Amino acid sequence: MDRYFENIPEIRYEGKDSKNPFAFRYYDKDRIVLGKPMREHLPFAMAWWHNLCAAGTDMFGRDTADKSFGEVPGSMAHAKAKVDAGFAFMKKLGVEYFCFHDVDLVPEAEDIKETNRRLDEISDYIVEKIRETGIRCLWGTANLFSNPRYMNGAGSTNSAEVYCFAAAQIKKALDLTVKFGGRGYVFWGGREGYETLLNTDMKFEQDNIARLMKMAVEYGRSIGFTGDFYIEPKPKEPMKHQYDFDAATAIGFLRRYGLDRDFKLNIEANHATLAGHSFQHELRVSAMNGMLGSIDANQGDDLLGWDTDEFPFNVYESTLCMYEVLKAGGLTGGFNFDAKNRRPSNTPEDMVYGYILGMDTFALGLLNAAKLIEEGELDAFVRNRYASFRETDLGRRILSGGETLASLSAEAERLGKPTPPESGRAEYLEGLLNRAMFS
Ligand code: XLS
Ligand code: NI
Ligand code: NI
Repeated sequence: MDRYFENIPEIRYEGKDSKNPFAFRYYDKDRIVLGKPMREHLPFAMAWWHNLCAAGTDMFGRDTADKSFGEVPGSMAHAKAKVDAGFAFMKKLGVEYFCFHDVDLVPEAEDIKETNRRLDEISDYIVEKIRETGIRCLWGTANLFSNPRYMNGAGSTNSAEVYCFAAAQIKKALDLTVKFGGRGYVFWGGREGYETLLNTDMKFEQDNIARLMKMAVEYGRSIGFTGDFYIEPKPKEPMKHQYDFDAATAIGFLRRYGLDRDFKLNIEANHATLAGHSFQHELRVSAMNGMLGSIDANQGDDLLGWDTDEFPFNVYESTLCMYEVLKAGGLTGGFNFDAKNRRPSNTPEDMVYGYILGMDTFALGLLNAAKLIEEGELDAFVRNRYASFRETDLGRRILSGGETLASLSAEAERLGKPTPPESGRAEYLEGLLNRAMFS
């Protein structure tokens, strides 16, 4: 196993003044923050697909990085080398979880029986590594978007046979997730949407997606999966419109089909911005509905309109993210770096730098958010802002549900005009955020 990343030392915390590129400056795993060690606040996960599979191919050019790990890509020997390299990588960084798609683990065969056999073989090997290292699975998923059979969707396909293959892949991916002791199972509906409504029965497609999710819940529970199912919302890309557009849309869908007891959301930062929201907005919507489950920790680019999946370095974003997470009482999942190196960052060192960057960014975010919570000024401000509902007779009557439009109209006439509203103090509060970040 140590054949991989040999030249890279184990990454340790050295503090903010360290000039060592292979050290954490903020992520200090055992440091206690708000009564809990950092590593428990921040269950970090490695994304198998970006880290071990993707090698820089884009729409205009081929691979720039070598992810062969010394074996011939497309072989089972290569699949095993990826396991060795992946576990060596996670050990070096102290990353305790991984996330995977079925087809990240083995090359897909023409016949699904052979693919499943390969998955059995590789998963036995992964289980050995899990036992050896204590590294665990955060969540698993089935890739229902790459194979050409899914060009018209998976759960939303027009073909009953394709639907059947989607079900088969989900079953297998659930088996693997349970075999790896995974905490969660993700549905990201990459092809669940449409290119044109002229050929689409939207209601039919959504009913069918829900049916597939119900089958997944039934099967998962029957094989002892006790974790959460997650929907990962994304508004578009690859489809023009995707049904799990954003957190609010996904929650509405889950409630409509009675799936909300088994499902929560996996919120990805870059998907939030594609939907025209902030990361914090998506987290808040999920949390206030009791549905904040897990996070795909990455970052988009303000100048580019697609899922650039950058390693997160924006500390304002990670601070506001951690503020939401702490206030929600933590995650049932964790922080999966659904992130990739920029195409010209093509060495093994760059893979390590990406994770150091991401882990330090979230550690800093955690420290800042804890400061904001301990100072308590934001909380107090928000509480106070709605005081008229709690501290006046009129407000209390409204909240108790006893008022009507007619009674309130009579009250308005009695008042003549309301007391002028108070300042929202945005700039002052933004200053408090800066103070927590930089003092
Ligand atoms: C793609 C998604 C995908 C999911 C897992 O945009 O982020 O990587 O996280 O299928
Ligand atoms: Ni993702
Ligand atoms: Ni994404």
